[in-house]
Amino acid sequence: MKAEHWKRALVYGLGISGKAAARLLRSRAVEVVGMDRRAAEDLELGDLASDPGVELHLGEEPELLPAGVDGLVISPGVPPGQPLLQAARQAGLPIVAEVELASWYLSGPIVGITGSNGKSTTTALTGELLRASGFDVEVCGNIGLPLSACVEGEAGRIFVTELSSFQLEGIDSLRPKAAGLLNLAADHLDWHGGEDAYLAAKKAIFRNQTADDSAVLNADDSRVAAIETEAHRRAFSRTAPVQDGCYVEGDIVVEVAPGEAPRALFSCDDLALEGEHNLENAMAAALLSRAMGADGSAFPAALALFRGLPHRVEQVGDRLGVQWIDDSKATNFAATLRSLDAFPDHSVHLILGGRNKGGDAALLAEVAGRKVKRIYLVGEAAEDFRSALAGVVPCEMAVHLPQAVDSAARRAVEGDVVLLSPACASFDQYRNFNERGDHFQQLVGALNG
Ligand code: UMA
Ligand code: ADP
Repeated sequence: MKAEHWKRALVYGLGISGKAAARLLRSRAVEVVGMDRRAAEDLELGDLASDPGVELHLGEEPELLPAGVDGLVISPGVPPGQPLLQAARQAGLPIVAEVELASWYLSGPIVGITGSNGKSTTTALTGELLRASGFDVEVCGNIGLPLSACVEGEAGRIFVTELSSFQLEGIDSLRPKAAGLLNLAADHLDWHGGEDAYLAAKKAIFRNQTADDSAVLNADDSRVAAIETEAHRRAFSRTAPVQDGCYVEGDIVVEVAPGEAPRALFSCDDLALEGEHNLENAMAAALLSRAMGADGSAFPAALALFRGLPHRVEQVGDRLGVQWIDDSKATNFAATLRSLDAFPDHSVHLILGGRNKGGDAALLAEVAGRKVKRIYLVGEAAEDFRSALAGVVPCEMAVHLPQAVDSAARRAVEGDVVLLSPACASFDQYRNFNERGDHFQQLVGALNG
């Protein structure tokens, strides 16, 4: 059953995706029951608050299923074990993710991008490559603009959509024309309840694809490379040739396909972004764009223009020879390890911590021992991380960002780097990683003043 047959839908969670889903349903004349544990004054509901077709239950975690609803639309942040969802399952009601709802109404194809790290960068890059190749695109999804908010508009746009594991867990018929899986590392294990469920959610991006669609896979990540799919499979590799896809030869990224002559797609030097991980992101973006019909001629110039997104290894200060770097978006250990790799040995003052998503801090020990001078621990995870890392690198319990910045500013000397790369979610102290990164940048700015 699709929402066009629904008369009344429950929207669980009224953050940015829930509100966009509610508005989409209302535009299709579906009545909405909106539920959220937060109170109205924290939700900025706007037009939804005065719409007679919207019934609101706010201020506490909803548990009871209201009568007469035909289906539920859930926000990505609502964990699958919530009592209300269990009640809905028992009642046999369909439960779908906000992105699934949106996909029912789209007038153009979806390019879906997932992975443990690099999703937002690859999503933005794919948008740039397609735009530079003459396509009309929306860049949306987990990157910060709900797919439901992009439904209205010109037909034929390409919806370049970042898909998180939370969103993929709730898809049913969503079918990307081209789908990319960048890598798999431990992340969100607390939310999914373990690695198997997390991997299953990530693989769901390929579930509805057919041989007419493309699947772009990282050949250098053994768990990604082992995935089976019905779709036309294209691989990218930094380290070895592939049969169908692209790989690096010298400084050139070469595209190959069975029965076709190899062709140069772009040079590694074209990329404005630093780091091997960003070369992987660029290769994935290039294959996804090729799958949508881009001829590739505009890629080198578009890659040279793309300077990256905020809060991803972003240089935010250079003071007395000390570089200050905001990598607030590094919310798991794999991302933090990649960032550390980019800096000289024994140069980094690392600000680490927040809400741990189930990762093991001991994973950092080897690289931290080589790269890091001192760790400043913040947030909920501080005590646990101290136990795991104290013998390896000097660790200081800073607890909050201002203390960490203040202490690092006093200790760092010329040639050092102060890196906020927390390996944790921000939700214990901030609304999201953007707010955490903005706060860091403000504190660094105040040092310069
Ligand atoms: N809520 C409840 N009960 C619950 C859980 C949440 O009532 O048990 C309510 C909250 O009070 C809140 C709403 O549900 O009002 C929260 O919704 P949400 O957390 O799903 O947040 P949105 O504002 O809708 O933002 C979501 C994504 N958030 C999450 O996945 C946690 C945003 O990704 C995304 O940009 C946005 O949709 C648009 O698609 C953020 C994120 O941290 C950036 N994503 C994770 C990541 O990248 O690692 C997956
Ligand atoms: P995501 O949206 O998956 O969180 P982002 O593109 O926002 O990914 O990047 C977040 C952080 O992850 C970056 O600052 C960087 O430290 C790391 N990162 C980016 N791309 C990759 C990649 N391909 N592999 C591993 N780590 C990466």
